[in-house]
Amino acid sequence: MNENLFEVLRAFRLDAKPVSCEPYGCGHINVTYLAVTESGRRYILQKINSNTFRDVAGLMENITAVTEFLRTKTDDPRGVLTLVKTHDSASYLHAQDAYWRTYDFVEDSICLQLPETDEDFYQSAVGFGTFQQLLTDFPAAKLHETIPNFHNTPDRYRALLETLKRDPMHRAAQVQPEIEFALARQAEMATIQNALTAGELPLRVTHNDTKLNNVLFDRRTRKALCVLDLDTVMPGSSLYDYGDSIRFGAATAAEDEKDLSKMGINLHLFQVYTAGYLAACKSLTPKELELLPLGAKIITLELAVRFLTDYLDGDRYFRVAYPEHNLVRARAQMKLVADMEAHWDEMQAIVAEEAAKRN
Ligand code: ADP
Ligand code: GN1
Ligand code: MG
Repeated sequence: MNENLFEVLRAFRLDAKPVSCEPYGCGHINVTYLAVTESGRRYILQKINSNTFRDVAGLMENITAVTEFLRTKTDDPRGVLTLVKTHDSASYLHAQDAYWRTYDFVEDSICLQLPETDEDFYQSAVGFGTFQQLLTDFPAAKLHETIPNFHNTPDRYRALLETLKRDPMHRAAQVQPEIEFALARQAEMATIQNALTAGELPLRVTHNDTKLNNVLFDRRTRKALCVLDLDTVMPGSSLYDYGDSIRFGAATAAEDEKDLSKMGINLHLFQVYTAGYLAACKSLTPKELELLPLGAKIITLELAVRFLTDYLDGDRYFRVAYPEHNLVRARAQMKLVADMEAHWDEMQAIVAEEAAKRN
């Protein structure tokens, strides 16, 4: 095992001496390792991306507060992430010019990159919907904003235009169709942000990164077990949480599919997720229900804009596996938006039908 990682692990209150520590999972932001100790007990060690998260102390205060709050609402110890403290009783460690944290490994769980069955996707909706519902009365004032303007779509457009102007990698000429696609939708993309500002939509405590691989399933029952990746829990809109799950899980192809003909919205999965989310999150207002399809569309285009901006900027934010990766991702997201537009009436009808079942 890498001696530096061993050194880091020794600072945490593990049950025994660590014997291995290997890269783990498929996240784009933090660096995640699976550590095992002499007793066979497993932990997740993460190097926190402090370039993305500037206020690590604030972020860790958020995670501590949210996990403690959720722990009072569930009986299953595996139902909430458990931070392992350092020997100094801190929730994270600053060492080797980096920030580190450790969680208990959630045992007997599975993490999916794509749903294998409808029921998997339904369960992820129940997981994230329950998370939203349980946080309805969380004291939002306690939370730090870990990434300011994270889902402020107009601000993401501003960043795109600013990067386009600088064009540091001389890539702008290559992406004109994508720029046009984004700009043609700029006004509509501000709808949710404007409604939040006007008070027409409630500002809630939300997860803000509700990809399928941020929820764990119980290996035995295959039911939603534990919501992960709490770095972006902060005030936001439920529409983005719902929408991001649709973007990722109700798409017919992976987020970085190169063959655009494969990318589209799977309306059946859209209906499945909607049913699960509405069943678990009873506190949604009529306005939130009305705008759910728009949540899916806006978050998808917002991410396309972020991928495109990062491509223009030289891939400084999202980890890439090859040079054009962010452009491929942006194109795939735009194709998904186009397909949602082609099926807009059906998406609205599905949401209306599921919402009506609640009455
Ligand atoms: P990132 O922000 O980089 O996406 P995550 O916190 O989502 O990092 O972790 C990456 C992956 O590691 C998850 O998708 C999951 O597979 C796995 N993982 C993270 N925490 C745990 C845990 N406590 N128990 C089991 N698996 C975990
Ligand atoms: C990042 O951390 P991860 O891989 O779960 C990103 C999300 C994007 C997602 C796209 C903090 O999520 O906003 O939707 O990639 N997280 C952050 O895959 O920027
Ligand atoms: Mg993640």
